[in-house]
Amino acid sequence: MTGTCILIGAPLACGQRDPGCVMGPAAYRVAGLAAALADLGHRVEDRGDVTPPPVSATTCTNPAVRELGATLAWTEALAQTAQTAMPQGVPIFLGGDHALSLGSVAGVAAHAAAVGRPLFLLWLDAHTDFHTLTTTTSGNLHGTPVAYAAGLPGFAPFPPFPAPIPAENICLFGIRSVDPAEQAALHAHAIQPVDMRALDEQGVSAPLRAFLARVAAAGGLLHVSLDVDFLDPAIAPAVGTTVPGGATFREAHLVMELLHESGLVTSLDLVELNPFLDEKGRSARLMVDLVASLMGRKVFDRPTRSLD
Ligand code: B3U
Ligand code: MN
Ligand code: MN
Repeated sequence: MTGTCILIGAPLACGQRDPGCVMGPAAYRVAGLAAALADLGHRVEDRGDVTPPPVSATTCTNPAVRELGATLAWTEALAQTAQTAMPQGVPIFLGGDHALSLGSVAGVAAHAAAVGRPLFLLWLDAHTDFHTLTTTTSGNLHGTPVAYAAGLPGFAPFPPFPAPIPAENICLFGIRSVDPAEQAALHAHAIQPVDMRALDEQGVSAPLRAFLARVAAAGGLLHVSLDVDFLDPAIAPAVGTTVPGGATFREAHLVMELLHESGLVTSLDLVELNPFLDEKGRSARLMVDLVASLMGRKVFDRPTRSLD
């Protein structure tokens, strides 16, 4: 199935300490994302970059938190942009660090609530990003969007998350770095990540098919958030927080192909690409190829298997 892909540049780097992520949207464009999608028959609308919104001085109770005002401003701007784009096609957010998902997922959730459909979240990441403003010790807010989307307390002065996503609709996939406070919060919230141990034992196909079958059965919308550090650093070095033992080239493409086959993905974030750390553009090109797989590029047309 083809449709409209809406590219939205979100050049923010306020969620962590390295400014290189501001070059992410430009790198995706240079690596040919729009052409790759157009080749697959999609209509592509590049809306350019969201302009950094005006920042007001803001504080919270945890003095470790960094760039609160800037992150809050981006969150509000991106939530608005996401909600507007949702009825018009599949928005693809070109990050920017993972703090962008505080806004993109909030806007998508507001849309899902407005159309009366449940929202599911697939988080492809080495990290669970399950800190609140209270628990983060690094102060890097790219480590918080899943907890925000799950409706955890501890996010003042952020606006309350529009329609918190129930724990059973959240799938954290590829996980291999979890802080103690995140571990405790995940247990309390009954979220069991699909960690690398699970993927070693079961492969990517079975756990992903099981999640997608639940999305399909519920008639849900599916937001996918792809962090470059989901991938093994050997194939995707352009990220500030590499963690060894990530998804291989084949595993990552299989995830994307299964997502395409499901026909369920309604919005996508591409986050944490830091082109300054790349090797001759290979991480940016890999990310573009993965998006192409997700949007329908395949080696060979095969009959699809049902999800159950
Ligand atoms: N959990 C750690 C590390 C981290 C989270 N997300 C990334 N790194 N990319 C933290 O700082 O919150
Ligand atoms: Mn992340
Ligand atoms: Mn990560």
